[in-house]
Amino acid sequence: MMRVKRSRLILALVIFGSSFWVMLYWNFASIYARHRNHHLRPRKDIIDLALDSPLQIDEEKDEPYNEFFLKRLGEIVTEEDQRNYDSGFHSHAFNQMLSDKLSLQRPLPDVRLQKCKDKKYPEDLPTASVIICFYNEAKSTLLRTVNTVVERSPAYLIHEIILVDDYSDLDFLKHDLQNHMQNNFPQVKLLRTSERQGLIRARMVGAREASGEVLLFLDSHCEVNVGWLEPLLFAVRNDPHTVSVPIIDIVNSDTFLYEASGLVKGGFNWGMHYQWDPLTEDEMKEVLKTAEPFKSPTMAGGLFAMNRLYFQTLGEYDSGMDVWGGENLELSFRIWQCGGQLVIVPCSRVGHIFRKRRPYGAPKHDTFTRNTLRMVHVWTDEYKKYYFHVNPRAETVEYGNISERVQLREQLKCKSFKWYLENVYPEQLHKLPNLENLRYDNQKPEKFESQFKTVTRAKGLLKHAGSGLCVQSEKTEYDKRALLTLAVCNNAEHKQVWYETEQKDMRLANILCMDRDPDAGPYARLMKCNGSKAQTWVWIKKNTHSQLVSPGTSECLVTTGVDPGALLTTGSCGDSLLMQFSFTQPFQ
Ligand code: LR7
Ligand code: MN
Repeated sequence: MMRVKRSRLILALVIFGSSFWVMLYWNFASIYARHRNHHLRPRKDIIDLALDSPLQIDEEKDEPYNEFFLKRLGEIVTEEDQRNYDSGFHSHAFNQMLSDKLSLQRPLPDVRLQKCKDKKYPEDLPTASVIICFYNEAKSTLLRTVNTVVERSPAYLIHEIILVDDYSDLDFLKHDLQNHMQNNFPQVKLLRTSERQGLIRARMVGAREASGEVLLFLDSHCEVNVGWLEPLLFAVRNDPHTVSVPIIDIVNSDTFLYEASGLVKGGFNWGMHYQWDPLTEDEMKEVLKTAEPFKSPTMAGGLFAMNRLYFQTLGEYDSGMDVWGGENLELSFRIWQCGGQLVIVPCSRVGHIFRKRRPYGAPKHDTFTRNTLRMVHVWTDEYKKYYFHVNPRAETVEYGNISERVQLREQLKCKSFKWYLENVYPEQLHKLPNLENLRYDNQKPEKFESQFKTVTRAKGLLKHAGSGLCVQSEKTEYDKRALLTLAVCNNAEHKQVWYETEQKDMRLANILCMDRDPDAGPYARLMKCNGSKAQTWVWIKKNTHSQLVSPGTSECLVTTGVDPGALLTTGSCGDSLLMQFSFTQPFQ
């Protein structure tokens, strides 16, 4: 009896159990299938190569692009996909293959603060000339920039859209763009420079052609988001000396996901690189409460609105600057020092494709340093010594004639850089690099005859204080494994003789350079000399010895041990004897 009952119970459990699993499976499978189908369904609005037919999407009905969907769309299935993907990255440093599949006006998540959605702006805002310069931009990203501007702005506020083709050589841009624009975007004026000018002079070309009240600059791979325009124009209308910048959201260069950026402001470090800085607690509270524009010491450079006449009277840009870099800090300092102000407008959101490298070259070498030097010499007064402290190599780089810009500063009666730091960017004033004990401070190196001629400043053994051993490399020919190690000091060893040059690199046997690129691996090594930050070394005196500092990262050369064979690397500077050296000169 008991037995029968128990077996029935088991049977019932088995039946119930298995049907439970079957149902569960069935349920999940159908949910998954629905999900899958939904996202795989060829959707005309998105899959269409939107390039030939600017698409209208009903943003209300269309669900925003999510990660899953973009992943599917960007999937690499065939070898041809792979080739497409690679060549897109090669030419543009972003996923062009995926970009080409996205519509020109895909729905974007509305990432504004809630407060922004309730704000109302007056109707009599100034009109904008939107200026977009490009050099070999991908067709889909360029057209998406234009299309989002057209679709997400009240038409009466767009006086015109000026595209400046900076002498691109891609076929579509050279031959078909004009027609395409005439047929699809009648409000677009297309200009072309007669030779490659670089983005700074190309912007000046666009600005001189413009006739709207406000200039609104954008990069050529942006997607403006809902409600982006009005708050930018409103900030400028209230005060023509205010320059307004949107929050720059991130369009991921690989996945094309749209990611909201945080509430941050623009700053710079003493290498004169732009950086994002956090808001102070009070500033943050205020922004969250009001969603009003907040002051920013600098701007990233690509996206901003500025009264056109003010742009002119403030001196446009420095036309001596080439291709890329430096103009953003130059304009930021100029605005603040000459009586204007720069604000970030939290209710205006524009997506920008952030890339890991610039896919185009420059006719001239390192335009960033040259442009920055022009800016530093015109605007930063005695504070330029901090720039040279961090970037000693720049002292010998040629930067052309700046007299017109110096004159402009006088004409406009601009304030000092000290005033700027004290009043606009006090945070940075508290973070001045320590120049004390710097071996090269105030000591101008003799001029180089050419960039490639190297002048030796000192020659000798690099003796490690922690061990009494010397720094050497097993190999003095170029080799990826030419790591640096400690060894018993030996005057006669070719591979221990370092040459310190005027260019502030350390060469072994006068051929290869000490290199420390943290991205390339954990240890210091020898590399072909290339003038990069990773190969710049500055001595800083420490007690009886000295530290060898890499100004690019502010880290010190350090050993991983005290025995022969111990490897060298870099780390945060401190008091340890492991990071102290002397440069002995046995050959004198
Ligand atoms: O020779 C050129 N001619 C051009 O017309 C080289 C470039 N360009 C165009 C180019 O097609 C693009 O539309 O100029 C625009 C900017 O070039 P990018 O996109 O290669 O520059 P970026 O986004 O890496 O760099 C930022 O810093 C630059 C410094 O010179 C400019 O100010 C860019 O406009 C600026 N971009 C932004 O501010 C967007 C946010 C990025 C950040 C931080
Ligand atoms: Mn850009």
